[in-house]
Amino acid sequence: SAGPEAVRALAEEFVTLYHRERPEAGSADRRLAEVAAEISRTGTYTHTAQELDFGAKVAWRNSIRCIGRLYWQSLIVRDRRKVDSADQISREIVRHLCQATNGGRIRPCVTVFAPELPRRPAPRIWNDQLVRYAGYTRSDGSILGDPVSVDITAAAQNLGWPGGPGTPFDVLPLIVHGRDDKPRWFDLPDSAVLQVPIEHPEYEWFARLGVRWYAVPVISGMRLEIGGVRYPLAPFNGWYMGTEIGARNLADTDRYNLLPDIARRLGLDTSHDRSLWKDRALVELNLAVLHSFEKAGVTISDHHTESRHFLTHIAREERAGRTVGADWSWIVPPVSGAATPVFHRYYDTEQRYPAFVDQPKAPA
Ligand code: HEM
Ligand code: NRG
Repeated sequence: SAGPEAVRALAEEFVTLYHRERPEAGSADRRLAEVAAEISRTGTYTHTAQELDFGAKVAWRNSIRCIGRLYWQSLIVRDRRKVDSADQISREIVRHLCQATNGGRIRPCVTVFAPELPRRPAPRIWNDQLVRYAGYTRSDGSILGDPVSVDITAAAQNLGWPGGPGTPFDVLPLIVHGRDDKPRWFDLPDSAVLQVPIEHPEYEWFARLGVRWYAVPVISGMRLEIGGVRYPLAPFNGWYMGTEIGARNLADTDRYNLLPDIARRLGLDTSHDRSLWKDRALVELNLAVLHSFEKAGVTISDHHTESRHFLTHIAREERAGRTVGADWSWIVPPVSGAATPVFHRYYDTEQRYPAFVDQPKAPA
C-alpha cells in the first residue's frame, strides 16, 4: 500500500474536490486538518459516509472505458466497510445481487467492503464477476462452458467445489477470501441470479440452441481508490449493453463461438469470408439478445442509444465545467462502430481519481 506521504497528498486532493462539488458539506479546512492528523497517527484515514458516496460516484464518472456514465449520480452506494469475514461477505453479495436485479429493472449499485489498512490486507473475491458460467476442461483438452472461466473453475474445484450439473451455463460459486480466514466457496442461490433464455423474434430454431445469459454484470475484480484509500473489494454493476453479450461473450472465437453454427442455420455460405456470414450472423445474434432481455423484462440497452446517451453525458459534464475522458478503443461498440456517434471523435485519455483500477488477480 502507499506510504503516508502519498496518502496525505491524495487525501488532500480528494477532500478538496469533495468540498468544491459539495459546498453544503461545511468547512474543507477543518476536514483537511482532521484527515492529516488521522494519517499522522494511523497511516490512513476513514472516509465519512458522504465522502464514500461521493467518491464512488466520481469513480464511475472517471471510468474512461465506460460508455454508460450518463447516470453516474444515481449510483446506489452500499457502505459495508465493517464487513470483512467470508460469511458476512457472501451474505452481502447475495443482497447486492437482489437489490441490483430488482426483478429485472436493474439498478446500478456498488458495495464497498473493508479497505486495505497498513499491514492488513483487505478481503477479496477471486471471481472477476459475481456471476459467471463455469468453463470445464475436458480430458481431450476441449472446454465445456465459458473459456474465460477455466482458471476460476479449476480454483473452485481445488477448494472442494463438486462442480455444477455440467451444462454450458453452470453458474460458478463465489470464492471469498475474508480477512483472517482461508478462501472458501459459496453457491449463489438461484433466486439471486436472474437469467434470460435467448430467442430470436423471427427464427424459431434459435431458442433451441439453449443459449442463455445472466441479467446483471457485476465486476468484482477491480479496486476502488478514493483519496489514497484502497478498497480492493468493491463490486459494482450497471446493466448490459447488448453488444457485450451478442458481439463478444457469445461470439468471440475464444468464448462461446456461436457464429458458425448460427450462420449455417441461417443458410449462409460459411466457406468464404466474402459472403459476410459472420457479419450477418452477428446482427441476428445481437437482435436476439436485445429481444430476449426486453421480453423477459430485464433492463438492457442497445449500442446506438447508449452512444447517444454518452454524447449527452459529455455535453452535460461540459456545462458543469468538467471534461470527460474516454478510451476510444473501449467506448466504440464492437459492431457497427462508425454507425454510432462515439466513433467520430477523439477523447482525452488521462485517468483521474477517484477511480476503479485494475489490480493483480487474487490469488496473485
Ligand atoms: C466498462 C456499459 C454502468 C464502471 C463498460 C463497458 C460497457 C459499459 C459497454 C465496456 C465493457 C467491455 O468492453 O468489456 C455500462 C452500462 C452501464 C454501466 C450500459 C449501465 C448503467 C457502470 C457502473 C460502473 C461502471 C455502475 C461503476 C460504478 C465501468 C468500468 C469499466 C466499464 C470501471 C471498465 C471495466 C474494465 O476495465 O474491464 N461499461 N456501464 N459502469 N464500466 Fe460501465
Ligand atoms: N463486458 C463484460 C462486462 C463489463 C462491464 N459492463 C457493464 N458494466 N455493462 C461482460 O460481462 O460482458 N456495468 O457495470 O454495467
